[in-house]
Amino acid sequence: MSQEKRAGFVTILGRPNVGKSTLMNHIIGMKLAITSRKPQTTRKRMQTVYTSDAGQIVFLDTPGIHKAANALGEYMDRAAVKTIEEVDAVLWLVEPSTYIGAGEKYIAETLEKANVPVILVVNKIDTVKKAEIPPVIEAYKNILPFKAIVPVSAKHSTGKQELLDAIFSLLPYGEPFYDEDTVTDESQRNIVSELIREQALRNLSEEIPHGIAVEIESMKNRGDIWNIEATIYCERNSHKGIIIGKGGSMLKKIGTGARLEAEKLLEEHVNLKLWVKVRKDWRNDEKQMRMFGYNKKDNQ
Ligand SMILES: Nc1nc2c(ncn2[C@@H]2O[C@H](COP(=O)(O)OP(=O)(O)OP(=O)(O)O)[C@@H](O)[C@H]2O)c(=O)[nH]1
Ligand SMILES: [Mg+2]
Repeated sequence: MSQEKRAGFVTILGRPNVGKSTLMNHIIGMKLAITSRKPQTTRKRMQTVYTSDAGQIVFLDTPGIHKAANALGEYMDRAAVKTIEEVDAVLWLVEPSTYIGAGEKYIAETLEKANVPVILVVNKIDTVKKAEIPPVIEAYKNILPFKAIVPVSAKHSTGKQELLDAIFSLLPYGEPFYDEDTVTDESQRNIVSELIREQALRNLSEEIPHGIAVEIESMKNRGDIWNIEATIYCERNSHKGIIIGKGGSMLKKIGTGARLEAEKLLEEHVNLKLWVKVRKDWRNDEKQMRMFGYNKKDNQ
């Protein structure tokens, strides 16, 4: 009976690199959000939908909350914090460590002020010994009145059902917001541009991928093949050379990786053409940021 079903919005918050996007993909059962070992992978919030017999959870994956070094960083922090006002519950993801630093304290204070139900999710428990988990819970349990504390491993499928049960118990009874086949409202075009950025993050070192933006120039389906053309923008001429690589080798690597991921997403063959261009210091230029889809107004 629909009376017994629950439905609501849940944001996934935390410092960069704690596994927010990995966890969301894992719950939805599809690779929708990009992930990487580098912090600040996610730049915009992404909405995905999980539906089961218990009801529906609309998840918001958010950028990691960090000390912003430029206008893009400020946009990212705002994109995360703003979601708190819009949801029924928050999942606060942390590393399995007893060290609670300034970043965690800032998040705790922000959540306390918002007065929203919070579930603490201790992720990456596959990286520590079992005996190391209770001290982590002990270290965190008094800093906020958590509704639940759930240890999980987003990578190894541990704790998923317990987490889902904890979330549903906090959601109001009600009808689902989306039909049961919906997994996201993000366009295929946006996801493909993110898949290209993901390969840049995974294959390039240091600061270079943080200054990259991707624009899809065209995306056309011809029978059973997608022809996609995209431009990778970077901040400096020297970066452009590195992205292209010797004889085009790096661009080829990025393109092949992105094509394979896009084929999984679109379930058809993909023909991907990439270009590289320079947009100097775009991460501090709000007009250029807007052109890449990072519009301050989204987070107001
Ligand atoms: N061992 C292990 N690694 C994990 C787990 N969850 C995520 N990771 C890894 O942690 C890294 C960061 O994961 P992301 O999902 O991109 O982290 P994020 O919190 O979304 O990061 P930002 O978008 O930068 O804020 C990736 O290399 C993941 O494979 C886990 O449960 N166990
Ligand atoms: Mg992420």
